[in-house]
Amino acid sequence: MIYPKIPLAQSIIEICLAKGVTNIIISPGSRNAPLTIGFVSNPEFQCYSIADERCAAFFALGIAQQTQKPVVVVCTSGSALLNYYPAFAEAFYSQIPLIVISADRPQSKIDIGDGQTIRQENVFANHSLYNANLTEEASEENDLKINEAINKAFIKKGPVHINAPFEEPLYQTVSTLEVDVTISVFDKVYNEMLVDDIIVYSNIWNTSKKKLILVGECYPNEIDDKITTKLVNDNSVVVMTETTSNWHNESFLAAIDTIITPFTNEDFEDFQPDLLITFGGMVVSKRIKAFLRKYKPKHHWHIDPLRAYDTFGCLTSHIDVNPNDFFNQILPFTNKIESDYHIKIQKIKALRKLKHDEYISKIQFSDFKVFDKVLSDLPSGCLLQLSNSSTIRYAQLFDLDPTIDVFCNRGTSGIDGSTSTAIGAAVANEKQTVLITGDIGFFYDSNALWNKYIPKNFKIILINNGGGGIFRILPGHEETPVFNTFFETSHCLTAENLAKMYDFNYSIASNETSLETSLTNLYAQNDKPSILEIFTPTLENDKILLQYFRELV
Ligand SMILES: Cc1ncc(C[n+]2csc(CCOP(=O)(O)OP(=O)(O)O)c2C)c(N)n1
Repeated sequence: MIYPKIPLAQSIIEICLAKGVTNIIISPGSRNAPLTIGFVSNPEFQCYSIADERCAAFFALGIAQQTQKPVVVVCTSGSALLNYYPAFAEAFYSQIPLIVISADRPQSKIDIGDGQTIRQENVFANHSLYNANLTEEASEENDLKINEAINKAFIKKGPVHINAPFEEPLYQTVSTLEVDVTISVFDKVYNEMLVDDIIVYSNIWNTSKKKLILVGECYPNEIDDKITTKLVNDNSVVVMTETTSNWHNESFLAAIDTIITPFTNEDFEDFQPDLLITFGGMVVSKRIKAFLRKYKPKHHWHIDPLRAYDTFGCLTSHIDVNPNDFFNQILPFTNKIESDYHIKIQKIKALRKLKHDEYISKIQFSDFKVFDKVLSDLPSGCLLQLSNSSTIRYAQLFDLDPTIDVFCNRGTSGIDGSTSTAIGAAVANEKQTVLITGDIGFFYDSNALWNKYIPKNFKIILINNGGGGIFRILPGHEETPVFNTFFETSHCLTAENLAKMYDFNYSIASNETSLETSLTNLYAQNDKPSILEIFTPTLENDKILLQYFRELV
C-alpha cells in the first residue's frame, strides 16, 4: 500500500477509514497532495475528482443527502476552500453531514506574503458544528480533534471543518504506515420522552379540537403506517404536507397554497389550529407561514431530536425525540374528540381539486401547464430533484405519484448548487434521477455538468422562461428595464452548446405537442445523460399562475 509520507495526512486518512467515511471528493491542488495521494491509493475509498470546489461540495452534499452518511471534500489552500461555503451553509440548515478537509500552510506562513494563502482556521465558524484546527505533526491531540469533527458530523448531522497544515515536500510516499491513530467511539444518543411529559402532551392533545400537523422536508418512509392510519382517522386532525415531506396519504393536504390562498379572514379564523405540531426541515410555503404567524395556535410543538426553529413566533415546546417515537408514545394516551376540523377542510380540498383540473384544461402552454405535464409524466419510483425558485413552488401545487422521492436544497434556498446536488444524488442512488430546474439556476451551476460520473440515465428538465420567472410573481414587479436587467436577469441563452460540450442528449419543446413527444423520447433514451429544454412564454407565465389562485373558489 502507498501512504503519504506526512504523518498528519496518514492520521486523517486512517481515522476516516476507521469511522467508515469512504466517499471522498477531491479538487485539484498541490497543498492537498498528501491527502489526495493517500485517499486515492487506498481502494477502500471511493474517490471522485471534481475541479470546481463549489460544484464538488454540492456534489458531496447530494451523495450525503442520499446515503445519510458524512461525505468528505478535500481541497487545496486559499480561495479554493471558500468555494465550499454555499454547500457548507446548505448542509448546516438541511442537517446533512459534510466533512471539509482543507490543506493549509503552516501558521508561520500565513499573512507574510506567501502565495495562495488565506486565514483558513475557523473560516466557516458561523455555520460549522466543529472546527478542527490541526497542528503540523501527528499527535493524539490532533487525532482527537479529527475524531471529534467526524463524530459531530455523524451525530449532529451537519458540516464540520478540518484544517490541516502541511509543509513541503508534499508528494513523497512511503509503503508502511507510520502512525497508530487514536479512535474515539461515539454513542448515538436516543432521547426518550418522560412519562410526565407524555401525560402533559396527551392532555393538551385531548382538549384541542383543531390539531394541525404541518410537515416540512423529510426522508421517505420516516413515519410508520400505523401512525398515519391513526391520524387520518381522527376528525380533529388535519395533516398538511409539503412536496419535500415525502409522506403521503389521500386525506393529507399536499397542495397547501392551493387550499389556503383563496381563504378569507373568516376562513382563516375557522382554520386557526389550537395545537400545531411540526416536524421535518424547512417549510417552503410562504402562505402557510404568513397564516400561522398571524393566526397563532395556542400550542406549537416541534418534534426533532436535534433542533427546533420558532418559525411562527409561537413555539411552546421543542420535543427532542424522533417523530415516530413521539407519536408511538403519545397516541395510546389520546382520545378521539368531537370536531369537524378534518371534514370541513376535506370539502374545501375537493372543491379546489375540481377548480384546479378545470383551470389546467383551459390554459395555454406556460410554466403552469408544463409543470402539470412534466410532473405527471415522471417515471414511477424515480428520484426527483428540484431546483429552487419557482420550480419548488410550482411542484407544491400538484399531486405527485407517492412512489417518487423528492429533494430540494431548501436549507438556504440557494440557486447555486441544485444541478451539482442532483448529480451527487444520482451517483449515490440507483434510482432513475430527474432534475427539474429553472434557467437561471441551471446556467448558474453549469459547471455541475463538468463531471465524469454522471449516470447515463440522468435527466435534466430545464424550464427556460428567459430569466428569473419568480420575480414576475413576487409583489413589486413592474415591467421596466431595471426589472428586466437587475431582477429577472432576462437573457436569450439556451443549453444547446453546453449539452454539446458535455456530451448530453439535447432536445427542446415549446408547445404541448412537442412536449408530449420529447418527454416520451427523454425517458426512452439512456445512452447518455439528457437535457430537455422547454421554452415557455416569459410574459404570460406569471399572469397564468396568479389567475389560478383567483379561480380556485
Ligand atoms: C445563490 C443565490 N443567488 C440568488 C438567489 C436569489 N434568487 C432566487 S430565485 C432567483 C431566480 C431563479 O430563476 P430560475 O432558476 O430561472 O427559476 P424561475 O424563477 O424562472 O423558475 C434568484 C436569482 C438565490 N436564491 N440564490
